[in-house]
Amino acid sequence: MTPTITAFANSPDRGAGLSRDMRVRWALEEVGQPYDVRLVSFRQMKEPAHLARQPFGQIPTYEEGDLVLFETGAIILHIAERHPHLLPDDPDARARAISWMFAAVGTVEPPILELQTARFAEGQESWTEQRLPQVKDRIRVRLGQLALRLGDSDWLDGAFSAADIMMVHVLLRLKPSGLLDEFANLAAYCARAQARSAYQRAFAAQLAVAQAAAR
Ligand code: GTB
Repeated sequence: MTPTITAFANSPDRGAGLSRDMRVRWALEEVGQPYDVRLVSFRQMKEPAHLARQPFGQIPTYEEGDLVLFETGAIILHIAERHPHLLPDDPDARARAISWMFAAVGTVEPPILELQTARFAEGQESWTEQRLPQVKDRIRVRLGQLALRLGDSDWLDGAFSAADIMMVHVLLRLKPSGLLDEFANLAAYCARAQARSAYQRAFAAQLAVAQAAAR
Protein backbone atom coordinates (compact mmCIF):
# COMPACT_ATOMS: atom_id res chain seq x y z
CA MET A 1 0.00 0.00 0.00
CA THR A 2 1.40 3.41 -0.96
CA PRO A 3 1.64 5.66 2.09
CA THR A 4 0.68 9.32 1.99
CA ILE A 5 2.62 11.96 3.86
CA THR A 6 1.77 15.60 4.41
CA ALA A 7 4.08 18.51 3.69
CA PHE A 8 3.88 22.29 3.52
CA ALA A 9 2.24 23.63 0.36
CA ASN A 10 4.47 26.67 0.93
CA SER A 11 7.47 25.66 2.98
CA PRO A 12 9.01 28.55 4.93
CA ASP A 13 12.46 27.26 3.99
CA ARG A 14 11.64 27.54 0.25
CA GLY A 15 12.93 24.07 -0.54
CA ALA A 16 16.14 24.11 1.52
CA GLY A 17 15.21 20.66 2.82
CA LEU A 18 14.87 21.75 6.45
CA SER A 19 11.18 21.07 6.93
CA ARG A 20 10.57 17.81 8.71
CA ASP A 21 8.81 16.06 5.84
CA MET A 22 12.33 15.82 4.39
CA ARG A 23 13.27 13.22 7.04
CA VAL A 24 10.31 11.05 6.15
CA ARG A 25 10.87 11.42 2.41
CA TRP A 26 14.52 10.45 2.92
CA ALA A 27 13.65 7.32 4.94
CA LEU A 28 11.11 6.27 2.30
CA GLU A 29 13.68 6.79 -0.44
CA GLU A 30 16.27 4.76 1.48
CA VAL A 31 13.94 1.76 1.61
CA GLY A 32 12.63 2.24 -1.95
CA GLN A 33 9.03 2.79 -0.86
CA PRO A 34 7.06 5.05 -3.25
CA TYR A 35 4.79 7.55 -1.50
CA ASP A 36 2.16 10.18 -2.17
CA VAL A 37 2.24 13.68 -0.74
CA ARG A 38 -0.72 15.76 0.36
CA LEU A 39 0.28 19.40 0.47
CA VAL A 40 -1.36 21.48 3.19
CA SER A 41 -1.51 25.22 3.73
CA PHE A 42 -0.94 26.78 7.16
CA ARG A 43 -4.68 27.29 7.43
CA GLN A 44 -5.47 23.67 6.55
CA MET A 45 -2.94 22.46 9.13
CA LYS A 46 -5.08 23.99 11.88
CA GLU A 47 -8.41 22.65 10.59
CA PRO A 48 -10.19 19.60 12.04
CA ALA A 49 -9.31 17.24 9.17
CA HIS A 50 -5.59 17.76 9.72
CA LEU A 51 -5.86 18.02 13.51
CA ALA A 52 -7.41 14.55 13.46
CA ARG A 53 -4.14 13.33 11.94
CA GLN A 54 -1.77 15.59 13.86
CA PRO A 55 -3.14 16.93 17.15
CA PHE A 56 -0.66 19.84 17.17
CA GLY A 57 -1.52 21.02 13.67
CA GLN A 58 1.91 20.27 12.25
CA ILE A 59 3.47 18.41 9.36
CA PRO A 60 4.49 15.77 8.52
CA THR A 61 1.94 13.02 9.00
CA TYR A 62 1.99 9.51 7.59
CA GLU A 63 -1.04 7.52 6.44
CA GLU A 64 -0.97 3.89 5.43
CA GLY A 65 -4.47 2.45 5.13
CA ASP A 66 -6.16 2.96 8.49
CA LEU A 67 -2.89 3.73 10.24
CA VAL A 68 -2.23 7.43 10.82
CA LEU A 69 1.02 8.50 12.45
CA PHE A 70 2.57 11.79 13.49
CA GLU A 71 6.00 12.71 14.98
CA THR A 72 8.91 12.13 12.63
CA GLY A 73 10.73 9.83 15.07
CA ALA A 74 7.73 7.52 15.29
CA ILE A 75 7.09 7.64 11.55
CA ILE A 76 10.69 6.79 10.69
CA LEU A 77 10.81 4.05 13.30
CA HIS A 78 7.65 2.58 11.74
CA ILE A 79 9.17 2.70 8.24
CA ALA A 80 12.39 1.13 9.55
CA GLU A 81 10.47 -1.65 11.26
CA ARG A 82 8.48 -2.49 8.12
CA HIS A 83 11.43 -2.50 5.71
CA PRO A 84 14.92 -4.00 5.86
CA HIS A 85 18.16 -1.99 6.05
CA LEU A 86 17.23 1.03 8.18
CA LEU A 87 17.77 -0.69 11.53
CA PRO A 88 20.24 -3.44 12.40
CA ASP A 89 18.90 -6.99 12.70
CA ASP A 90 20.89 -7.64 15.87
CA PRO A 91 18.51 -6.75 18.75
CA ASP A 92 21.15 -4.91 20.82
CA ALA A 93 22.41 -2.90 17.85
CA ARG A 94 18.80 -2.15 16.96
CA ALA A 95 18.11 -0.88 20.47
CA ARG A 96 21.21 1.32 20.32
CA ALA A 97 20.14 2.79 16.97
CA ILE A 98 16.73 3.60 18.45
CA SER A 99 18.49 5.29 21.38
CA TRP A 100 20.22 7.54 18.87
CA MET A 101 16.90 8.35 17.21
CA PHE A 102 15.59 9.52 20.58
CA ALA A 103 18.84 11.39 21.24
CA ALA A 104 18.47 13.28 17.97
CA VAL A 105 15.03 14.67 18.83
CA GLY A 106 15.24 14.64 22.62
CA THR A 107 18.78 15.84 23.31
CA VAL A 108 20.38 17.41 20.24
CA GLU A 109 17.39 19.11 18.60
CA PRO A 110 16.07 21.14 21.59
CA PRO A 111 19.00 23.59 21.87
CA ILE A 112 18.97 23.97 18.08
CA LEU A 113 15.28 24.84 18.19
CA GLU A 114 16.07 27.40 20.87
CA LEU A 115 18.34 29.17 18.39
CA GLN A 116 15.56 29.20 15.77
CA THR A 117 13.16 30.65 18.34
CA ALA A 118 15.67 33.30 19.42
CA ARG A 119 16.38 34.28 15.81
CA PHE A 120 12.93 34.18 14.23
CA ALA A 121 10.24 34.36 16.93
CA GLU A 122 12.11 36.64 19.34
CA GLY A 123 14.45 38.36 16.89
CA GLN A 124 12.91 41.79 17.52
CA GLU A 125 13.15 41.60 21.32
CA SER A 126 15.64 43.93 22.97
CA TRP A 127 17.23 41.04 24.90
CA THR A 128 17.75 38.69 21.97
CA GLU A 129 21.27 39.84 21.10
CA GLN A 130 22.33 39.35 24.73
CA ARG A 131 20.81 35.89 24.84
CA LEU A 132 22.23 34.53 21.59
CA PRO A 133 25.77 33.74 22.84
CA GLN A 134 24.36 31.52 25.61
CA VAL A 135 22.01 29.78 23.22
CA LYS A 136 24.88 29.11 20.81
CA ASP A 137 27.13 27.85 23.59
CA ARG A 138 24.49 25.34 24.67
CA ILE A 139 24.47 24.02 21.11
CA ARG A 140 28.29 23.86 21.07
CA VAL A 141 28.23 21.71 24.21
CA ARG A 142 25.95 19.17 22.54
CA LEU A 143 27.85 19.24 19.25
CA GLY A 144 31.14 18.78 21.11
CA GLN A 145 29.78 15.71 22.89
CA LEU A 146 28.37 14.29 19.69
CA ALA A 147 31.58 14.99 17.77
CA LEU A 148 33.59 13.20 20.44
CA ARG A 149 31.40 10.12 20.23
CA LEU A 150 31.28 10.06 16.41
CA GLY A 151 35.06 10.43 16.17
CA ASP A 152 36.18 9.30 12.73
CA SER A 153 33.33 6.83 12.23
CA ASP A 154 31.18 7.19 9.16
CA TRP A 155 27.89 6.69 11.02
CA LEU A 156 26.64 6.84 14.60
CA ASP A 157 26.77 3.12 15.38
CA GLY A 158 27.99 0.76 12.69
CA ALA A 159 26.15 0.82 9.38
CA PHE A 160 24.02 3.77 8.21
CA SER A 161 20.63 3.60 9.91
CA ALA A 162 17.44 5.49 10.70
CA ALA A 163 19.41 7.07 13.55
CA ASP A 164 21.65 8.83 11.03
CA ILE A 165 18.62 10.14 9.12
CA MET A 166 17.25 11.69 12.30
CA MET A 167 20.57 13.05 13.55
CA VAL A 168 21.78 14.45 10.23
CA HIS A 169 18.50 16.20 9.55
CA VAL A 170 18.56 17.77 13.01
CA LEU A 171 22.15 18.95 12.48
CA LEU A 172 21.52 20.36 9.00
CA ARG A 173 19.30 23.03 10.45
CA LEU A 174 22.46 24.55 11.92
CA LYS A 175 24.18 25.02 8.59
CA PRO A 176 23.21 28.67 8.06
CA SER A 177 24.51 29.55 11.55
CA GLY A 178 28.05 28.31 10.82
CA LEU A 179 28.02 26.32 14.07
CA LEU A 180 28.14 22.97 12.31
CA ASP A 181 31.38 23.90 10.55
CA GLU A 182 33.07 24.41 13.92
CA PHE A 183 33.02 20.60 14.21
CA ALA A 184 34.77 19.18 11.15
CA ASN A 185 33.75 15.57 11.70
CA LEU A 186 30.07 16.52 12.13
CA ALA A 187 30.17 18.64 8.99
CA ALA A 188 31.75 15.71 7.12
CA TYR A 189 29.16 13.32 8.61
CA CYS A 190 26.35 15.50 7.24
CA ALA A 191 28.04 15.85 3.85
CA ARG A 192 28.45 12.06 3.67
CA ALA A 193 24.75 11.60 4.36
CA GLN A 194 23.74 14.29 1.88
CA ALA A 195 25.75 12.52 -0.82
CA ARG A 196 23.49 9.46 -0.55
CA SER A 197 21.28 9.04 -3.59
CA ALA A 198 18.21 8.57 -1.38
CA TYR A 199 18.87 11.94 0.30
CA GLN A 200 19.24 13.58 -3.08
CA ARG A 201 15.99 12.13 -4.43
CA ALA A 202 14.14 13.28 -1.31
CA PHE A 203 15.71 16.72 -1.54
CA ALA A 204 14.78 17.07 -5.22
CA ALA A 205 11.18 16.04 -4.49
CA GLN A 206 10.65 18.65 -1.78
CA LEU A 207 12.48 21.31 -3.83
CA ALA A 208 10.13 20.65 -6.76
CA VAL A 209 7.18 21.48 -4.47
CA ALA A 210 8.80 24.77 -3.42
CA GLN A 211 9.63 25.69 -7.01
CA ALA A 212 6.09 24.95 -8.17
CA ALA A 213 4.71 27.09 -5.33
CA ALA A 214 6.97 29.98 -6.32
CA ARG A 215 5.69 30.02 -9.94
N1 GTB B 1 8.12 16.95 16.82
C1 GTB B 1 7.42 17.10 15.56
C2 GTB B 1 7.96 16.07 14.55
O1 GTB B 1 9.14 15.71 14.64
O2 GTB B 1 7.19 15.60 13.70
C3 GTB B 1 7.62 18.52 15.08
C4 GTB B 1 6.82 18.81 13.83
C5 GTB B 1 6.99 20.27 13.41
O3 GTB B 1 7.47 21.14 14.17
N2 GTB B 1 6.59 20.55 12.17
C6 GTB B 1 6.70 21.88 11.66
C7 GTB B 1 5.32 22.52 11.61
O4 GTB B 1 4.40 21.90 11.18
C8 GTB B 1 7.22 21.77 10.22
S1 GTB B 1 8.95 21.65 10.10
N3 GTB B 1 5.22 23.76 12.06
C9 GTB B 1 3.99 24.48 11.98
C10 GTB B 1 3.39 24.71 13.34
O5 GTB B 1 3.91 24.22 14.36
O6 GTB B 1 2.38 25.44 13.37
C11 GTB B 1 9.26 23.36 10.47
C12 GTB B 1 10.46 23.94 9.86
C13 GTB B 1 10.32 24.91 8.91
C14 GTB B 1 11.43 25.56 8.44
C15 GTB B 1 12.67 25.25 8.93
N4 GTB B 1 13.81 25.96 8.51
O7 GTB B 1 13.69 26.79 7.59
O8 GTB B 1 14.88 25.76 9.10
C16 GTB B 1 12.81 24.26 9.86
C17 GTB B 1 11.68 23.62 10.33
